[in-house]
Amino acid sequence: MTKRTSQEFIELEAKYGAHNYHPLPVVIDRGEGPLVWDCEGKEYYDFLSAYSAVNQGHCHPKIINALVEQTKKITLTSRAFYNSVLGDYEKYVTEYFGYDKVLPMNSGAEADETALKLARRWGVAKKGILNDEVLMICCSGNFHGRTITIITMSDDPESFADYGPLTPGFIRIPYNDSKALEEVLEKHGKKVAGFILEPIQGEAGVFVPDEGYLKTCYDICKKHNVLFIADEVQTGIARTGKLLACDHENVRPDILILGKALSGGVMPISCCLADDDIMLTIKPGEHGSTFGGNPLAGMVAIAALEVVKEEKLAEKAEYLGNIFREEIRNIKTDMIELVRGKGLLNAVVIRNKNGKTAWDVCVEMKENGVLAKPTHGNIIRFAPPLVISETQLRDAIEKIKISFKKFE
Ligand code: IF1
Repeated sequence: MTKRTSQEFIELEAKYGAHNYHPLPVVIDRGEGPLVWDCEGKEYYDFLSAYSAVNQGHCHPKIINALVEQTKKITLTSRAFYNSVLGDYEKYVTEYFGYDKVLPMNSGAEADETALKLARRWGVAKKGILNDEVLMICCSGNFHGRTITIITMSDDPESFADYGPLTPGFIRIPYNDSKALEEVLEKHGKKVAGFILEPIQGEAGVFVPDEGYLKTCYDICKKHNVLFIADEVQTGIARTGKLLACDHENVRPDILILGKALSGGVMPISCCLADDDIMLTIKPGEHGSTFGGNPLAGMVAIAALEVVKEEKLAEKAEYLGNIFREEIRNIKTDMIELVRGKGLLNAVVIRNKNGKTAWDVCVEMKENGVLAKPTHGNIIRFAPPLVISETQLRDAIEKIKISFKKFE
């Protein structure tokens, strides 16, 4: 079969695929570490990392090896039976993050939905809230996934509009405003089971809250007997320069939600972690999923987490993130309004110039060998795999500088 071109793949997706995305016009054929190659063999630095799912780098050999070896044995048993991997994975991941138990799921949204169910169930079973009156608090600017209940929490019409009636029982407060949390719990606290938030809001454009916000909110939640639920699907697994973004403030969430890089981008793996008084409120048969806790996921997740520690990815993200923000802030252009982030989760707020937008900058960066994509129109998120070397990072920064120069 003759080698097909990128354009041919773009046309195939347009003809046969749902149009629920508007991708940058690049067709990735292969990846290794921080690099990807398109169908024509052009090399790029991947500065999206599949939205922080590929922290360990594309096709990390240790993770791929774990996948291949387990694939030869057994991939899926369902939870109707036990399997010879899940117990070891559950022990490993609960000790790794310091919780009594883990509830294994697949996508990030499934783990968020699981966290909402755990919190509501705990609210009814342990806090004594009437079933029909349980409330959850969420934040403006959030992104927790794409299910009907999760988009109920969203204030972004692109996420929730025209999908019919949404789910009752949610109150949204401004993000990065602990007073708003205090006020809503003073008023409704007796009926509130949990407060769910991203320690740094990814989709909102890497919105880093004020120092102390997480700890203050945690303390307010404890005062009102409300669960503090951290969605670390995007910020977790070393991305922000610590194992968890909550670690920057030494906050231990009551329910911790993980996904994406829990598998190193090899397959969908997610989970909720919590202690027994929360986790054991869900009884056998009251929650689950076909693939949740499958042996293949268990072996892959162990390998993915071992890589994070063996290669000191959190420390790397911390060190390289400081270089990245300083270098990008020094670029001479009036298109850069603001650079913000933590570790290697960063974003640049773009000021349009002569009709040129963040999208144009991303297309120019693509031409120069760096892949990134705007979020919310004028914000470019920069999140390379944490395995990128300092030399590679500086090389990519040079390509980003050249890209901005084009618009001067
Ligand atoms: C898309 C970005 C969006 C997440 C957090 C849960 C989930 C996500 C904090 C759900 C997923 C992905 C979804 C993807 C684009 C990307 C994303 F923030 F990362 F950029 F959309 F906001 N919690 N984020 O970030 O996990 O079910 O996708 O495994 O939907 O377009 P998922």
